[in-house]
Amino acid sequence: TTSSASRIERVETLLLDIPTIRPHRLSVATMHGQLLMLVRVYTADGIVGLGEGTTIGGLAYGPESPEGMKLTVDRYIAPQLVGADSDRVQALMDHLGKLVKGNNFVKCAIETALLDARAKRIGVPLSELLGGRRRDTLPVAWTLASGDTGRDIEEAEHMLEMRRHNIFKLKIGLRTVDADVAHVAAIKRALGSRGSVRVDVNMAWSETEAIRGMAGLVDAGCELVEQPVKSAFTLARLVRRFPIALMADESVHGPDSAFELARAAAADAFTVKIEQSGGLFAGGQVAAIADAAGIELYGGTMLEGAIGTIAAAQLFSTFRQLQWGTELFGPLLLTEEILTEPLRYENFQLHLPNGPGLGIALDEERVNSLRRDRD
Ligand code: MUC
Ligand code: MG
Repeated sequence: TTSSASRIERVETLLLDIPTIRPHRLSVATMHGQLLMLVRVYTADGIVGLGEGTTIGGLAYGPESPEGMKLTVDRYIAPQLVGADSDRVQALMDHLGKLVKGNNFVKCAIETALLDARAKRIGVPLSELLGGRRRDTLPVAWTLASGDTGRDIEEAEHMLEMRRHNIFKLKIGLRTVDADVAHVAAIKRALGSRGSVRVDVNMAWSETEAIRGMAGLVDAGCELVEQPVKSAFTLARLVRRFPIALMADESVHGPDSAFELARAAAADAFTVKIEQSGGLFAGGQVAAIADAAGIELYGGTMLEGAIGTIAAAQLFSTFRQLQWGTELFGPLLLTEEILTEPLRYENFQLHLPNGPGLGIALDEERVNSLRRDRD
């Protein structure tokens, strides 16, 4: 233990329930709301580090749920952190790694909170602890997933009009391949050159469906297909078979898997997700492997709220290349604002804050009113 200013005094977790602005339909789940697990790390000198653990559709997308993450922090992680030196982020994360296997989403939430505290203490934006910022704004795709083609087109038109998004990701894989391809073609036809269209199948297709689907998507004017199938072997057989970029998402869960995918030349692009990677440093390592292998990058999301979203933005701002932009629109899918000053989305870009750490402040009253676990 340490008696210094950076000593961790307390770790707090809370669950926030926030409705979505409309149902969000993916092949794995239909979301009506989002459940955010917030972590706060309090240090002796009064600095509070923020982190977030969030996923999609409970346990439908991945192996960790926000409720489970809260339990893991409260029961297994917080007791290890109290009394420790919050400035030794990497050493602390190594220590936790020995006690907690897997649990990438939890580790990301904790590492984010520690890095936020560390950067606040030094007085620099978090990006400066991650290698240094290369850009102050990030392109942000919007996901059209209302489940209705006409409504999706209206939504895209609205986003173009507001100059908020001109890259559109369509969630497919629930209907037949032919119906999905027709849906994509109708949206691309309506948008023309004003908006680009890509799809995410979230592993719903078999290999034969993917072959038929990817051929159809090429003709529909779709530029990229994300994780059409589950298996990395199948991805490797599909890659470069059609003139459409193939991106791995669910198959990328940290540096080890990124290395295996790169070795097998199984994708043209990686989605980097900070939670799926196991934290910000691990996400940076995924990006470094992609760079070395000539694999393109996309800044992904687990539809996190403002904390996870800006943490990811701080990392993506440091990437050498970010060919496919980002999809850091999570907070815009939620009905409630939890920051004193909302994130700035303007001119098709997310503008990064310049303050120390994550560069955001929570609206405490609003946060309190959304707590699932309040007494
Ligand atoms: C995913 O699989 O990429 C990202 C955008 C969205 O709507 O859902 C996600 C998850
Ligand atoms: Mg995806």
